[in-house]
This record gives sequence, C-alpha cells and structure tokens, in this order.
Amino acid sequence: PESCSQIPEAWRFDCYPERGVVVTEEMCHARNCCFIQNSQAKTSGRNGVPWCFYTPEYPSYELVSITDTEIGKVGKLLRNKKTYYPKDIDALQLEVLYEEDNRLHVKITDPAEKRYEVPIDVPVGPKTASSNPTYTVDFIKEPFGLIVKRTQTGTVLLNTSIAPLFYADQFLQMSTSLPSRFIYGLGEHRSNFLHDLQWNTLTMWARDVPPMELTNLYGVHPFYLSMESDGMAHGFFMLNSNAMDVALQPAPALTWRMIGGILDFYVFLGPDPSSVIAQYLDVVGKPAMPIYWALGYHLCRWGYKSSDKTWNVVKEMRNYGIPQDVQWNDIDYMDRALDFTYATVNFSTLPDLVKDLHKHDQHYVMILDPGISNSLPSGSYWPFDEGKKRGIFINDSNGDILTGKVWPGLTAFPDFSNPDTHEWWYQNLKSFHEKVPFDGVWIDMNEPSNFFDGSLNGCPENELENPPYTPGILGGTLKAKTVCASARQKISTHYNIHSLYGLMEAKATESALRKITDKRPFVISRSTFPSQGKYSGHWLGDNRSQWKDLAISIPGMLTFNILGIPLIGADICGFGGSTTEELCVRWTQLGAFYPFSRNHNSIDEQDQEPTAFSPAARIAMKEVILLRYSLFPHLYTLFHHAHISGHTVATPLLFQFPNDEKTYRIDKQFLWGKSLLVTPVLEAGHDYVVGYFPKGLWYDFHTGDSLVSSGEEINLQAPIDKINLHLREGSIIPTQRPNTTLWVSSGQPLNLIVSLSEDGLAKGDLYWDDGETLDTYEKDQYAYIYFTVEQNTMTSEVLHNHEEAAYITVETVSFYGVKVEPENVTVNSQEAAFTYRDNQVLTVTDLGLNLIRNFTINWM
Ligand code: MIG
Repeated sequence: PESCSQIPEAWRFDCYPERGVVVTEEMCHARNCCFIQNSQAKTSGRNGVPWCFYTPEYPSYELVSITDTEIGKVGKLLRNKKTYYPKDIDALQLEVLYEEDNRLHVKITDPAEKRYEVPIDVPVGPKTASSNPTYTVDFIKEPFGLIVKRTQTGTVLLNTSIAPLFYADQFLQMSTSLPSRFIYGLGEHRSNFLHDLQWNTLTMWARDVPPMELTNLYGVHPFYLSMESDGMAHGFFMLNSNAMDVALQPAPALTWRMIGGILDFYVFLGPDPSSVIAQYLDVVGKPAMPIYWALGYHLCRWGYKSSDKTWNVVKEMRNYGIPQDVQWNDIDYMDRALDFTYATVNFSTLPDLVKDLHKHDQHYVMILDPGISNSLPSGSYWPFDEGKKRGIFINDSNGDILTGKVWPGLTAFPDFSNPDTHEWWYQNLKSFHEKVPFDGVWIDMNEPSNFFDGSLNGCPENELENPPYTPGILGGTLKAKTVCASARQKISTHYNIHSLYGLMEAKATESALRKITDKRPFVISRSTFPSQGKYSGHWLGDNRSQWKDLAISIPGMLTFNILGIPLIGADICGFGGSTTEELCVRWTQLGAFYPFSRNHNSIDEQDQEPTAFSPAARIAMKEVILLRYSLFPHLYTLFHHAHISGHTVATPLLFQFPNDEKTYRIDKQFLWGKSLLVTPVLEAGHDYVVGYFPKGLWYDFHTGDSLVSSGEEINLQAPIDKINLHLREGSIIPTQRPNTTLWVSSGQPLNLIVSLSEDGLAKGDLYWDDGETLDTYEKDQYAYIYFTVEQNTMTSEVLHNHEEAAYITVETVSFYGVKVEPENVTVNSQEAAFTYRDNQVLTVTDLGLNLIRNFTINWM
C-alpha cells in the first residue's frame, strides 16, 4: 500500500528478522508487511533499513479491559489475528505495578498456563502503589500500547505502540521509541560505551568466543541506561533469560525479540544516571563487598608448566619489590585437565607454593571448568562417580547424562540449577582445599562451553533446537559450542536457562567458599547474568595483545560497572598474541585502575609478567602498581558504596556531568568514584594524551598543580612512565604509603589528599574494617570516617567507630588549591609543622593522628 512509502526509513520495524535470507516481495507479503527494497544488502548483525516492515495497522493485541488494583492496574489483552509464528498466545494478562516512586514494573503473562520465569530473587513489590510516582502510564487500546512518561518533563520513556506486540510460545517481541540516541549497557558485547543505533542488533546468548564486534559474548545483561535530552536518565530492565536480539535503529527505537519466557520489565526513573543504577541494583542485587586482597595486583597465565615455574615468578616479583597479592594457575595445574586434581609430577610442590604465598601474606586462586570427565575407570574419579550417583549432571532429552567435550576429553556438565549439585560442588571444593589451601576460585568455560555443538551425539530435531526464530547467535544455532537446547536440567530445559549457567555456578562456588574459608569469597566468572555481582566479579575474556584491545577494555569495564559487577578488568597486556614492552607498560598503567587488576596471558605466548621486561619498563610498572596500592583506602571505600548503595566504582564521566553532553561519548577516560579522573595513553608511540575535562577546577593528582577547564580537551604530557590522574575540585581522597602486599600496605599511615573547590570546600570519606570478615557493615564491625573542609578548616569526624581503625594513623594531609600561604597551621588547636609550595599546595606533616578520634586542622 501507499502508506508503506510514507514510513520514514528510520521508523521501519523489521517484519523479517530471520538471518541469512534475502527477503523477496512474495515472502514479505506472505507476512502482510510492506516491502520496499533499498540499496543496502541485508546481512547479519547490521541489517540496514529493513526491506520488509510492518504496516501502521499491522494486527496486534487489543486491550479489552483494564482495572485498578491496590498496586496499579490489571488488564486483559486479546489477539484475534494470528501472527506468522506458531502458537500465538491469544489472551494475555497485563499487570502494571507502581512499585516505587522511581520504579515501574510491568508483567505480561499467559493466564492460562504458567510459562518459564527467570529464577532470580527480585523484591516482592509492596502491596500498595507508590504514593508519588514520578511517572505516568497511558494505555492505548487498539493496537495495544503502553506509554510511560516522566511526569516532571513529559518525556516519553517507553512507547510500545510504535510496532506490533508479539507473544507467541517461542517469539516475544516488543518495540519502543527511545527519547535520545544515548543508550548504554546491554552486555555483553564488544563495542563502545555508547551504543550505535545505526541498525545495530545486539544478540544475547552466553557464548565462549574471543570478543569481537557484533556477536553475542560470554554474558547476558538485558538492561540499558538511556539519557534523556535534559540530562535526566532512566533505565530499563527486561527480566528474561531466553536467547534474544535487541535491535537498535536510528528512529531512535529499540526492539526486544525473545524466544521464550514472559514479558517482565522494569523502568527506573533515576533521574540522574547513578540513581538509575542504584534502582536497578535494588531489583537484581548489589555487588558483594570484596575481600581486601581482591583489590591487589594479580598475576596469571596459561602455560606455567609447573608449580616451580609459577613459584619462580612470585619470587622474582618479590625480588624486584613489585607489589603482588595473588598468584593464579590456569588449567596447567590439573592432572589431565581434571577438576579437583593437581598434576602430581609437574605441580608436586603446589601445596608448598600456596603455603609460601600465605607466609608472605599473598593468596592463591586456581581455575575450575564445569566439564567433569566421564571416561575414567569407575571408582577412580569421585567427582564423576559421585555426581552420577546423585544425578546432578545435565541430561539429554532422553534423560541420559549428556556427553560433551572440554579439556579433559569427554565430559558431563554439572547442573547448577539443582541444589544437590551445590552440595556436591562444595564437597569437591572442600576436599581439594584440604590438599591445596586455595583462597579463591576462577570459574571459566561456564557459558557452558563445549567443543562439540550440542553433544557427542549431536542434538535431536525439535522445536527447542530449531525454534521458529533464532536470534543472531554466532554459529547460527542455539547449540553452537554449547550443550543442546533441549537438554534437561532440574528447573527447566537448557533452552530457557542456558545463559544462567555462569550465574548459578558462581552462586554454588560462592556459597562453598563461604563455608570453607568463612571469609568473603573471591570468585571470578566468565559468564554472567543480572545479579552476578552478588556472587562474583568478571574479566572481559580472551582479548588480544593489541592497542585496540587496550582501548576497548574501558567501555567493557564501564559497562560492567553499570551492570552491577564492579569487580571487573581485562587481561592486562593482552591474552592472545604477543605483547610489546610499550603496550604492556601502557596496559599496566590502565590496568592499575581496573577495579580488578590481573595480568593474564595465553599459552605459548611470550612472558609478560612485569619481571619479563627491561629495567625501565619494569620500574614503570612497579610504580603504577604502587600507585594503585597507595589508593587502596579510597578504592576499598568505593567498593563499600557499591555494596551498600549500588554505586559504580569505575564511573563514566557522564554520571558526574549529566548536563554536559560532551561527556556522553567518552570512553577513553573514566573516574574512580566521583572525582579521580584517569586519562591513560591508548596509542603506540605517544608521549602525550588528549583528555576531556568537564568545566571546573581540576588538580594534577601527582603534583597538585591546578587546571581550569571551560569544558575542553586538554593535551597532557604522558611520558612512558606516567599515567595522568586528576582530582576534581571539592574532594578528599584517603591514600596510604604502599607496600608489596595489601596486607602490609593497609596497615600503613594515611596521607589525605584534599582538592579545594573555588570556594574552598571539600569532602570525602573512608570505610575501614578488617578486610575479610563476612558482612562487617551488616554486623556493625567497621569504621566510617567523614572528612570535610570549609573556611580553612578540615574536620575528620568518626561517624561509626571500630577498633580496626585504631591501628591506623593519619600522617600527612595535602591541601591542593590553598591560594595564600598560611602563616600558621594548627591541629586540634596545637601548632603543627607544614610546608607550602608555590603551586598552592599546603602539606601538613608528622601528624600521627589516630583515625578513630575526631580531629581538625586549620590554617590561617
Ligand atoms: O579454551 O583455561 O578465557 O582466560 O586462560 C580456553 C585456558 C580456556 C579460556 C579463558 C582463558 C584461559 C583459557 N580458557
């Protein structure tokens, strides 16, 4: 019809999203859609303007009733024309829940038959509607649509009426307009921090593959943050774990396309970006408080051929005085790649190595893969024998244990959706811990990864393996490099819970470690799902030793921070390929500011530990790791705020400057918390770096020199041994004299760094506890100190006291931006020693102030 051509290209919603087909007019008309061919060829991932798109009057659901409930509305939706996918669910129930002033929850379900729902704990909403919602919800009857607006501004945050709603057994589709082109989140993908809306489809289905653009990767996070045009922000979370596409188009608009489950989503109203994240994490769970040494420097590689080789690396690090908290081993340590074993010949000294690490206040983490060998003589491998007996493995659709293949050869996969599996996993970990007293666990290959597609015997032909629509999954099928979709697990088919494998394994590992060590568990997982931050951190997977991988690690790190997994980093110096000395120095400088800082390398690549390079490179690396260690009190405090308030640790600039649109694309710089700006060198051969400084006063962290920005790019010197760090005006950062382990370092005196605002104000804080006891905040076993400066007076106020802080003293305080040289400085009214430099830095020294007592410092 003529109306087709009137639909602007950007607003054409794809009626034929199937991959690998060239749509013809005939095929399109069979779906009753508009067909307009354009020059762009349709290819996977980036489709271009669709040739086949919905007509404005395309049949959808009709809202036939809507009534008020205590907490919102309940409605009934009916469809009277079939879609082109089988098993439409013709009658749906709509529930609109006004849960909080800043949180709307909507659920669309099949009232006739219970469908699969994601088994993560979300808050049970209140019984009554929030009293002052910041949103309004309007309903369009026919075709059904939902419009959510921000009351204050009238901005439309969600409008599902722009394309038809689908709700078939294996195809659910909902589109919405977006208020701007600024959208973030939607992991896990390799992309810039700001997503591209140019016909960009992000597919989600957990997958083991070295990160590349436009493919589904290890984790699945159907959450986005969107900036509105006035600096306000909102978030949207689709609580669904089935394979899906999220199609972005320049309208701007977004389409969710899922192959199962229900429509269950939340809108978070912020209105600032940090509040959006906190509200999201109220639903899925805030991140765990890490054990202190998790924030140290970690060394790992695939290909340490023996425990002695591993041990030598540790010894060399010690000899050079390079900080190291944790040594890791990859699968090399295992006997024939079998979980819960160690190679008796090459790794015979492993238990001694671990004891030696402990003696030096260092820690040990080893890898575990989910695949459990199923082909050893019966009676010789407890994990399989016992697992089989207890029925804890994933079964194929016939009910037999599914056979896959991973490093140990043919394997079975534990079904972590079964509580019995958690008990079995714990018993395995516990008995291994008796032999090798490891401190944390690295869980890899948990997409789950399988060297076969499906299983040794392939997969059956059925509607789970070959759904009517398959999202743009790498490999084209659900079973690609994983287990069969129709495999059976305790709570559902693998089809539904595939992307939860890493989450469930992390949960089992976390709870096992709690029982074994009675300390905060340290778990790093490759595959992740919303709520993961409660149980583990994550690393960005198999990157390469290339400059572009260095740069792209920042958006990865920022994205996981907004997804509630702040314990995140990339393999420092790169995993695959061979690094160069310059790249590795620059990567160590950036990596010193990853919340999770680990150098990791692939097998057969050249060594890349800091000890493997020239003295100059080694010293540059040592310096920046020491810098990280000196910032530990601040970093630890940031994790505390992440844990209790859902803040980010590594923060996108736009979070602090939402009214400065220039920050919306920035992902080559980032903040720690609210005020420490990191501007790393990301290119080869550069001894300078251009960074953007939002309007205001900034200070060079190292020198205290001030810099006034009008909101501009500034060219900074960056010789090979320097990382640029700037402190925003108005903050106070606790630092500490560093040492080679955090155990020693975290007992050292503090040096507070104060950056005065134009009006001479500043504030900051410190959270302090013993670093490893579970739930110290919840159990009141912590100290919390608040620092402020006004009118030339700094006050340290102990808001919550605990003896742990009694071991710490404040030794020096440096004030940046003291405009007039003081004549006199007093500490608790007593005269004190100080120095003043002509770059306006006042340093008060020899303080020896106990952290558990309030104090004041005044200058005149
Ligand atoms: O198939 O354990 O991402 O960090 O070194 C490769 C060996 C399996 C993939 C992980 C990588 C690890 C490697 N593993």
